[in-house]
Amino acid sequence: MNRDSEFLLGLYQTMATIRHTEEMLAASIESGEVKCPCHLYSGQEAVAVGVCSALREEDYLFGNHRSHGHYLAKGGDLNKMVAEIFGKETGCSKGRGGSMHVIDHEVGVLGAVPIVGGTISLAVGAALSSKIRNDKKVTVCFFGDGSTGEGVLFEALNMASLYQLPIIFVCENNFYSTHMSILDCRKKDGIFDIASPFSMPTTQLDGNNILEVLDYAQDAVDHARNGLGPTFIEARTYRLRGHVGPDDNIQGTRTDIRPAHEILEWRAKDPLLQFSSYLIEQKAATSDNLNRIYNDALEQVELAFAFARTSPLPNREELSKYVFAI
Ligand SMILES: Cc1ncc(C[n+]2csc(CCOP(=O)(O)OP(=O)(O)O)c2C)c(N)n1
Ligand SMILES: [Mg+2]
Repeated sequence: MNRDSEFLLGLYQTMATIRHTEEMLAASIESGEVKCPCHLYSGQEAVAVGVCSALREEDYLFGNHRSHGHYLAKGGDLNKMVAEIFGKETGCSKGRGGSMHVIDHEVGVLGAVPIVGGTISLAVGAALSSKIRNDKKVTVCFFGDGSTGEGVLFEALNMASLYQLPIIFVCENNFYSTHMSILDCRKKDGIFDIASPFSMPTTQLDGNNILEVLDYAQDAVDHARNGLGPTFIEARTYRLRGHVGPDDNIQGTRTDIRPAHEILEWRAKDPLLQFSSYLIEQKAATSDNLNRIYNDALEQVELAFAFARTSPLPNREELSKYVFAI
């Protein structure tokens, strides 16, 4: 892959777009304008952008309840996503799904659902279809550390390994499942080990370092596309907001129970700050370049919010239009 400065700046732009979207959503939730529960992705941008930059448009992605970043990194339409969160007819799920159902088939984002572990088996199904059709597509499934408590993950790892499916399991270990620390529900906080018995490459990455994520993801994608089967990635990262909504705990008045010192330590490891320092050090960009990209991304996000605000709500009579009963 050609990693020229244009490519690297493109990664930064996508990370900035995700960050601005999430932070504007935080403000809109605070003001009461957005009523849909939102699990914000601020702080985890390097995982989604690193992995998705190794994919092709036609490859498949499955997300979870915290998927705004996955959707945007895979090339999902920003206007349609913000409109979806505003519950508007122009949303990517016609305003019926909200923040936890962001999908865009045109760019391979096949599903995101709030049920923890809920898309893992669907992702294995998609990868199986690619294997049967020999269409050379790769499937990526993003899930949190909380999914390691779900039996379906282990069944999925076994089946993917048994049939050598073209799939990459990406566990975003942000050390908490809602308000529970990982060490209250697992003996060790290292997760990559769980894939070892299933005979697939598995590793633990610094999920706040986009180039580390991209390098490993690229190898995993090549491995899958060449018919060599699945890979497991544990990307260690941290959400800068609370579990759901805009909490940041720093004021000490919120429901986020994570210690303030821990949040501050991770703020210092912010993936956007780390990447911008790297780009400047490597002379791939000046701080002026980066500021311009950051501000342009903000303008795009403001336009998307304006689009969402001025879009129509679904008609009351069409409430059950996309509801199927078998
Ligand atoms: C099967 C199931 N159990 C419980 C919940 C409630 N729940 C919603 S999000 C969440 C935590 C998920 O944590 P993790 O997978 O680590 O993702 P994170 O929120 O940290 O990104 C839980 C328990 C749920 N949605 N589905
Ligand atoms: Mg978690």
